Amino acid sequence: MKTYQTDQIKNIALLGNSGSGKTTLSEAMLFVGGVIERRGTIDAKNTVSDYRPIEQENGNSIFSTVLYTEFLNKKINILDTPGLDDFSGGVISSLYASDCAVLTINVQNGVEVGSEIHYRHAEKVHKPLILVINGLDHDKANFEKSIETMRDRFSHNVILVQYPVNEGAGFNSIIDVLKMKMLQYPKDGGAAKVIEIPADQKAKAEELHNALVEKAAESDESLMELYFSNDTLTEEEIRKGIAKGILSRGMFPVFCVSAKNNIGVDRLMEFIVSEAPSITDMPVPVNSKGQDVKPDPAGPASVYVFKSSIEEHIGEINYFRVYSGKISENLDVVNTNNGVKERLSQLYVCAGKSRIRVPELYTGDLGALVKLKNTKTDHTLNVPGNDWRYEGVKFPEPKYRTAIKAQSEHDDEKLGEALNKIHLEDPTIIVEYSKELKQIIVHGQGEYHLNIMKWHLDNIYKIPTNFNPPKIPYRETITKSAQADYRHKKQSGGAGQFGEVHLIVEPYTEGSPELSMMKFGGKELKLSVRGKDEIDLDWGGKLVYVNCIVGGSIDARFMPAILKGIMEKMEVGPLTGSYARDIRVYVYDGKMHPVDSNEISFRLAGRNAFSIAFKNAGPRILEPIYDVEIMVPSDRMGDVISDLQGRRGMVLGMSSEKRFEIIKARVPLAEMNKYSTALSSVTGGRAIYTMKFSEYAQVPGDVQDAVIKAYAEEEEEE
Ligand SMILES: Nc1nc2c(ncn2[C@@H]2O[C@H](COP(=O)(O)OP(=O)(O)O)[C@@H](O)[C@H]2O)c(=O)[nH]1
Ligand SMILES: [Mg+2]
Repeated sequence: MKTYQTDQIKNIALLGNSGSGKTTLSEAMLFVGGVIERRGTIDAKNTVSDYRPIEQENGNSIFSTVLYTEFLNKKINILDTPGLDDFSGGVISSLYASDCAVLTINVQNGVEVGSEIHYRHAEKVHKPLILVINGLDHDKANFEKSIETMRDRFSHNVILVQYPVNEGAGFNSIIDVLKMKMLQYPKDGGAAKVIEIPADQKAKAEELHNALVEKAAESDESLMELYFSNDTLTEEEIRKGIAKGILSRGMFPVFCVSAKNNIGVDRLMEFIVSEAPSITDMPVPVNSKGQDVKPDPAGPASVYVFKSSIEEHIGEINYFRVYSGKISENLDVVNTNNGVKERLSQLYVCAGKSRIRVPELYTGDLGALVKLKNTKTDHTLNVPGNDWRYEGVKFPEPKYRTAIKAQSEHDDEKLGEALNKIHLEDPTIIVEYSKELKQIIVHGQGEYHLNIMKWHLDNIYKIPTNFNPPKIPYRETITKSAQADYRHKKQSGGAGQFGEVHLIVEPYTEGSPELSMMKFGGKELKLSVRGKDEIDLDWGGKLVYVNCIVGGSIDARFMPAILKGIMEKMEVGPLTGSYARDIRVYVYDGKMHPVDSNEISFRLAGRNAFSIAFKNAGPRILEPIYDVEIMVPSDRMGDVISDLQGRRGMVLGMSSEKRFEIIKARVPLAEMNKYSTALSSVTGGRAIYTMKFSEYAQVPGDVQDAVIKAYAEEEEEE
């Protein structure tokens, strides 16, 4: 394959609702570019892009796929993405690696939920956007209506470059109002015959041409002046204006295709290679040291790995984008995330699972590496001497969780390994081995996302598993102060055990002063602080351990043993066995025995005194509260809010954005189980949401009773 220079490379992410024809379009683009000799189809399960078993079984894309095609002496790298929101990880990393988004719209339906969601993903990262209306050969094609929905949802920046002359079965002609020609395709598609616009289309074509010229002029002041003085622009000026307009997201040009019949695809590719932005047009990335990484092919070699996958017979493959310099085979680089030296022994470009070995790749290009020692998604590889990294892909926070268990204990280790691989290929699947909950919790983007993961465990890794309801990481704390004494005494022949501890517990809040005096049962206790340990607990919150021993009633050498005993109870709280937090303990008195006192005795005395005091100190269960943000179509807002109220949710605010409402709420994690599924059914799949841990808060009394009861029942079973 030819070596492409920086100015000959375009990177596009194919976005769009599931079923809008992204994978079929990428297949046609590879065919037009001569990368493949036959076009596969979704039905025949032989497309280049959807090559994985699950994609062929389901008939839709699950992962993003890296492809390339060649056209007019340029290279287009294509990232075909999955349309379903549960797999948005592949969309986000593809947008990161590309310079332009191409959003396909199914002309039968116009803008769909997934189109809107993908549009927002592109908007969020300020990627230029080209719109492609696909399926114009379909009986139910409705171009005008599709355009209407696009203008409505994606703003007045939607501008036609083309319109179909004969949409529906038999579709073969497109009027291109940039070229001001008609493109007529043979029955089975391919290269267009470029002919004059027929008389009956002239007026409409003129009108749309003028709209396009005006829009192009709007993107540049000097063009606007030319346009005003000459009343028109030359083709070159129009192209310049369009390129600028696309880059600033001031215009979203619309193209017409039938991906299935390979109609309009050559012209779309021509537009991409000549008008779509390339890496040198885009904002310059800033590295971890705050320096610009200029897209300079003569600069120091630097690549960012945006995706890893595991392929049969090969193992790990790392897909990267060259941000600077030139990468060649056998180049020695350093992984700046972990300091490991890597040699780039084999360099590839990819079209799905087929890889073509290449000697070198220039700035802006996408490629793949195999046989690296310790490199994976989100890592940076630089030539030695440049130890900085890239900011990296920002994957969404997980919003759906389940507990998973291998059906057979023999598979536990295998399951761990499989989950590691699954996470490597899809960083939006996060695996948590919770010692606290005694469960493996898998976090993902939705129920379907995790069901697909299970499909892989069943069918690829052959590990039968069960999903179980995930437990909630409750916490325990106290709400008032309490005092307790405990004497641990064992004297039955031989060496005895003796330790007595008197302590006070009180709720701790950041910055609250220590007590100097306390009253219990009418008695006044003076406390004088001798020493203090402030312990930041691994599970959040603090334990403050205050030594107020006077007159040597407990030897200083036993104080750590008492703390150890208290920590044992902090780890397995007295109410439900959950971690305890935010407590201050004053050990102010006790007794020793000249012979029998030892560390064990004081550990046990400390533990039991703490447990008794804790239970008398108004103990409460705390639960994790999440900040939830939901974007919902205005007409479904009421339903979503009443559903939230049923989940003990507290709505904090609402704001409007176009035809959507954004609801901000705080909801206990315990009530978020299967929320994505419920929200989808309340809104017909038209809402999206994010959730993020906020803080721990006390549970209401009735919930506390239920949680304690459930814990007691579980303990009995064990
Ligand atoms: N009639 C017609 N069907 C199409 C066209 N493009 C794709 N399809 C069909 O639409 C379905 C979904 O296509 P696919 O490429 O998987 O869409 P994706 O989910 O966006 O990748 C498949 O059955 C395709 O054969 C088209 O231009 N015309
Ligand atoms: Mg697809």
